[in-house]
Amino acid sequence: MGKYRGGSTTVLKPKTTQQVSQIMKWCNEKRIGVVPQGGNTGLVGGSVPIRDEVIVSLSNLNSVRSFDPISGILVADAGCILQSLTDYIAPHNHIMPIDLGAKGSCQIGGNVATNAGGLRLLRYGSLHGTVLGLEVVLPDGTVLDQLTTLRKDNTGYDLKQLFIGAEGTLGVITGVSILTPPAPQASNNVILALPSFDNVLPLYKIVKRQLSEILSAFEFIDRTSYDLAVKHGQGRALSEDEVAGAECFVLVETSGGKREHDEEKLNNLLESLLEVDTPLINTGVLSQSPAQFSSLWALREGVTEAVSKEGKPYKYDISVPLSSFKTVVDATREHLRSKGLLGDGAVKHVLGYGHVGDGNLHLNIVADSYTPEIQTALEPFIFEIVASYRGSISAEHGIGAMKTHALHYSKSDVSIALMKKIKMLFDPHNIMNPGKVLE
Ligand code: 2HG
Ligand code: ZN
Repeated sequence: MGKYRGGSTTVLKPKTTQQVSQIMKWCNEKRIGVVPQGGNTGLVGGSVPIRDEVIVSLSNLNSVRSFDPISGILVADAGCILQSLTDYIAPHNHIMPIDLGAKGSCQIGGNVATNAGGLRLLRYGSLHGTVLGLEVVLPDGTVLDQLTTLRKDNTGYDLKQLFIGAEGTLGVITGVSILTPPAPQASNNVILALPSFDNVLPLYKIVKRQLSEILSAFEFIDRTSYDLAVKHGQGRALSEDEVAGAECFVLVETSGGKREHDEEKLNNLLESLLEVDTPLINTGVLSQSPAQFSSLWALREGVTEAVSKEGKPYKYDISVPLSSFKTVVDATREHLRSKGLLGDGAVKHVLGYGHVGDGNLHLNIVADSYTPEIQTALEPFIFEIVASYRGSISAEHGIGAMKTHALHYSKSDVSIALMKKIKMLFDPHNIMNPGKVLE
């Protein structure tokens, strides 16, 4: 993001878990801070040093340890790139349960450490469910080997869950055992143009009912997000007719077991949506080939990149009730306008997109530069809106360095006190990713 910058002088690139253990032991004895780093694609500064910590890059720990094509259980080093794992299991007709725009550079260890959500969560659930085991090096160098491949293991506290989403503050994940689902036999997608945001929820209800078990994604982008994606060459632009009068768009994906069956369902859905007196959608554009399938996805996945090309982004990754997605974006826009920051001001765009099915809105504010005025206009304003809905200030990107001061908007004092005790237990000298998650 170009927003976080530390003063580290040293990056270590261990090739084995044993080497990670030796590094941690040394750093613990010398009280040297350590930042574990995967693909460095996070959006909250979690993998960036804030002072002069040693960076431990996992990129040389990048072998697949085993894959069982019967159970679909994959055991891999933490530094394996998500896309390369996808490629590794593809010939066995399996897919990774997680997919995100950064798949070409993010690493599975980082995905797990940040509990990344992404585009398949609707179908396959979160990493808290799909990760079966972990190998973790603790701050004192102890190797915690919980790299089991069991679907069921109900033997006391499930310690691995603590490291999923801890953002490297409790230990360094070095190995991951993960359940991979069978590859769907057929995948289709369609982009739907909607005249009004108010139609998104009724549409979601209908789509869920009609597509039922083959629905695998329901992603939302507002008009500003779409226009920016197109402006910066992400994916397939729709024709002028197709986008005319559209306030927002929804990308629906199906994944199922039989192509004809799935296509019939999708076609029936489109017909039923269009053949009514007041349709919820203006139009629907179905992908007709694998290339079109990818380029419709690229429109949605490319919003982040487009935003970065457009200017300096302020990113809020929030969980709020679906019905309030638009209210939150509009309220932020109005608030910035009232402060004289939008219009002719320093802020160029306010946009919303995200994972409707997961109740997760990505609210992005694009400015010419990062300034204290914009920062104080946005915070705590946005966090207070989120708290008013009992929402989450970080639905899937984590806390990192960006939101430590705001944790209390989503976690009670009792929760934060317990988190601090857990941190003390694992990392009494506060060398693991200091200044992240907890202040
Ligand atoms: C996405 O869903 C990512 O595209 C990134 O979570 C969101 O850049 C963002 O704000
Ligand atoms: Zn997302």
